[in-house]
Amino acid sequence: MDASSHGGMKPSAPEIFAMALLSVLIFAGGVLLAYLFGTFMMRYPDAGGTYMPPGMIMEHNATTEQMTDMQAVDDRRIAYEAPADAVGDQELAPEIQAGVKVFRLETSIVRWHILPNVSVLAYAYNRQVPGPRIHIREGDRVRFVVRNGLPEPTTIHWHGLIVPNAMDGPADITQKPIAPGESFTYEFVAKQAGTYFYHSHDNPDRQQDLGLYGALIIEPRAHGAVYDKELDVELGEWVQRNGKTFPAMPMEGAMPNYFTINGKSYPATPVIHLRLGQTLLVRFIGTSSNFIHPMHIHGGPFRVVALDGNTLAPAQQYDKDTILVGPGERYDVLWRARARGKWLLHCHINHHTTNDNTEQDGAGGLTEIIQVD
Ligand SMILES: [Cu+2]
Repeated sequence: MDASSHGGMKPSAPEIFAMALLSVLIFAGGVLLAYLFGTFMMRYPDAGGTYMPPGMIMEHNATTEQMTDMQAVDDRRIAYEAPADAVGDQELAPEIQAGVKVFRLETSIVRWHILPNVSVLAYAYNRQVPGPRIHIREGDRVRFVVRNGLPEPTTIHWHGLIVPNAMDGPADITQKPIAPGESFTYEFVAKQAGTYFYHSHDNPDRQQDLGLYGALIIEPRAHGAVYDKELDVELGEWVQRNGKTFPAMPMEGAMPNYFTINGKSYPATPVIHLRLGQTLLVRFIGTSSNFIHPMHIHGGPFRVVALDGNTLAPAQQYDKDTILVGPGERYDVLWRARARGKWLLHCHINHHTTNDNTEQDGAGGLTEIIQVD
């Protein structure tokens, strides 16, 4: 091979530059395409290619069941797009059938706005988060006809209530879970009074997290307390990332980035209006299934008058300004409007008063304003 032909193969400087430029452009184009159309979230092919929480630690030998509980809510199965101003905890009127109060509950997947510009995909009772407020009287015979519109089985547990075992709700323990599209009827007599709640007891680590809970208030008022207004405070957490909703869990990748009172994050939580000297009954309900919240009210101490629906005699009542509301717990407290102004009710884990790590209008998440005029 002679020197001249070999020399003819040698690229010139402009040729090297052109090739380098072309390589850079192709590489940049690939990155751009991946950025625009690709997904960097983990997917789990055996569970229908559903999305797993980003940052979750996935072991090579994880089972399908471990995966399915944590997967994103299936956005192909939305039954209802709730308007941004829809509110949960709406009192549900019963039908009366031969002296029995009959309530109809239906589970389904809904798009739910926790803030005007932030929505989650929730598991909802009667298309609201929290589910409807059931308000009955001690001694009532009640019947709950539950239809399951979810893509997975479900059940309901009546938290804290004395009920026949077959009506208690734990899936695969006291009953066959209610299959998608099927119904089940619960019936019992409300023997107690006070603040209770109901929630899913089939994979509650997933289903309760995603919104399947609601207040169950039984008159007569547990403590005979005198008050002017009452407020349910049902606590919840959400993982909302990249447009997907995952159940919040105390583990890597599943830690919540949004927090809600009655299905709304501050500043979308409603302002509670009181007049000077009036008393507010706050029913703190530990509807969250994985997190404890030290709930605090500004403006001086409140009086704890009932624990888990059980009335405290006057001598047992006590004053606090912060109370740890753990999963399943209820605290009925009386707060008196001692002075005019805006008084905060909020969680004292300060990260729980942010929305996706940011404050908005001075707070976020588990915050509600009590306005005293
Ligand atoms: Cu908290």
